[in-house]
Amino acid sequence: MFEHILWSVEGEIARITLNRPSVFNAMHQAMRQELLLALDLCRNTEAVRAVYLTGAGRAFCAGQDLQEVVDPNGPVMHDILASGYNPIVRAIRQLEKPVVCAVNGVAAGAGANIAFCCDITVAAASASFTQAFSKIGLIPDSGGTWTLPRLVGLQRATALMMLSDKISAAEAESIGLIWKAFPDDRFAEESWRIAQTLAQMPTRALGMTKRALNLSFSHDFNTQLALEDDLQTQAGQTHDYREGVAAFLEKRKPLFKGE
Ligand code: T3D
Repeated sequence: MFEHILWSVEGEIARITLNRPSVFNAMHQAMRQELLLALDLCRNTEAVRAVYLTGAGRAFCAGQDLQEVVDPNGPVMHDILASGYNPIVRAIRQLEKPVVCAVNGVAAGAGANIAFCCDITVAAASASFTQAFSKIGLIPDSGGTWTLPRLVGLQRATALMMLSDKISAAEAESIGLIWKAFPDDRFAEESWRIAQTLAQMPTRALGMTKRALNLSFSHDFNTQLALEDDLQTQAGQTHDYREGVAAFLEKRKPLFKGE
């Protein structure tokens, strides 16, 4: 079904692997369209309760394929964003299922900002991050100018974007750009374990948590309290809420169905 990414559903987890390792999984138009399609499949496949996004080979993703931008027959800048990166990061933020990004190697440019917009982003200790854009005369895209100041504050976001220094996974963890860095030999197992945990949790409540977090940035406090009231009322009507309370009272492990 796909040529530039790998897609599989393992239990209740959709695994998406960016798969152009010879160019560090740099993205061209066909790959962007495949990633969008895969995210759409995640949304429409009820059995999928968590998504695991990673890269093949030594890199997570080097961002835009720079060969494509010098191709006279390639897409123009506006289309690269408007029908590529923007819909991708929008689809990740709007997907009401948790997305774990497992950064296995370097993440640069749009590749880094796609990683930062996922719900829980973890990295192998040997991975690194660079905004990269300023080094080629561009501004950060793929939501970076929105996401980074919210993750790390204005000073750090500005320095990361203007200087484009490459920072280690440990530093990314220490400033809150990512959730955790794991030693390389435990990275695959530990990152997958997070997806497995999330896939067994109350999916609808997690989805509504994500919706509330998304909206929190444009709401005032009272509007957000009203939203929480509305979403909590919905969560309180789910199977998983009834199961969670029953399991607690019966002193057993809950069996959530994502319903
Ligand atoms: O029109 C628009 O551009 C709008 C969209 C913008 C979105 C963006 O993402 S802009 C930012 C684009 N990305 C970059 O500028 C990053 C470019 N790459 C790098 O800076 C470095 O490659 C890395 C820091 C990612 C990794 O460095 P290193 O030394 O570990 O690896 P390398 O040797 O540079 O790269 C390995 C191979 O991947 C190499 O191929 P080769 O020589 O072995 O045949 C290299 O050319 C290729 N590669 C890496 N990045 C890209 C790429 N090929 C095409 N496009 C790339 N972005």
